[in-house]
Amino acid sequence: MQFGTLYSYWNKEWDCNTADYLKLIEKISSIGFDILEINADHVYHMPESDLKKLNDLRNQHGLKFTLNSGPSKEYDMASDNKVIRQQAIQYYTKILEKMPLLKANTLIGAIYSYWPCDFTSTNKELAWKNSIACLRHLGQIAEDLNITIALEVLNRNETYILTNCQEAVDYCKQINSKSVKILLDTYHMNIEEDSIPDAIRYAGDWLAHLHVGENNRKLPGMNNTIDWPAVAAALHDIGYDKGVVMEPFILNGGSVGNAIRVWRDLSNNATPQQMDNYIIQSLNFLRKTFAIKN
Ligand SMILES: [Mn+2]
Repeated sequence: MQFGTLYSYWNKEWDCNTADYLKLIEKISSIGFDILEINADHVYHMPESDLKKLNDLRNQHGLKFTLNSGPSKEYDMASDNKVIRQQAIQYYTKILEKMPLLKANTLIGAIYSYWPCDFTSTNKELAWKNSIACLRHLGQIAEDLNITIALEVLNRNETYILTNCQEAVDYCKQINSKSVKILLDTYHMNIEEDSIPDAIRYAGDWLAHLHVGENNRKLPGMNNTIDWPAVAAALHDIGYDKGVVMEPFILNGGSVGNAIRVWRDLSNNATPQQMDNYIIQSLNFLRKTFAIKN
């Protein structure tokens, strides 16, 4: 398994320019991560010359990038508006085509629709039909580029389309592309699944990426609301050898705090040094816990 973090841990805003990413690559590498999960929309907008700078520094440090997408409503594949679905296909085609410049081969997120959902439309049958057709098309492009798209299963407060592992597997079977698989996130599973380890076992080879976080999105190991040894055992049972990426959100305020609904400080008013210590400890915790076959 390779361990990573989402880029936004230290920041209250989603924005991250090229210079910020270059600093993050240095920092993430020095902490000992294998993966830096970056924002797919930033890649979409970034000129190729900047992508090359990111890739050069990534390569120097032996780091991998994964791309995280929380698409806006204008790129909603589940929309009943054909123009919006076409925009979504064009948007993701451009992202997929830029990924080889970063040597990135995993695109993840709620790319079957938009995020966070505003629930103005909840026609699930129609949403499945519309988004499955788009993902069949994108799956072919991803396959040609040797990229895996991992669809994130979310909790009921963020989507109505894929809310547990079983329906995500059913959905992927209908897409029927070896490049379109699923992402499970312990934070969402903790709300929706009867058993997190059983959901992981059910996913089996469909599991292409894993997000890890505690019940309130604190860093793994920070409060142990998730049974981490049981998660580790399930991952070993399915022979999981892909990305394990934390998505910690412990700072309130800003566009990040608002989108994630962090309405109080969860960091214990951490200094920048303490923020570093938390993530170093969490990475050590994950490496130790996930190395053991229970
Ligand atoms: Mn997630």
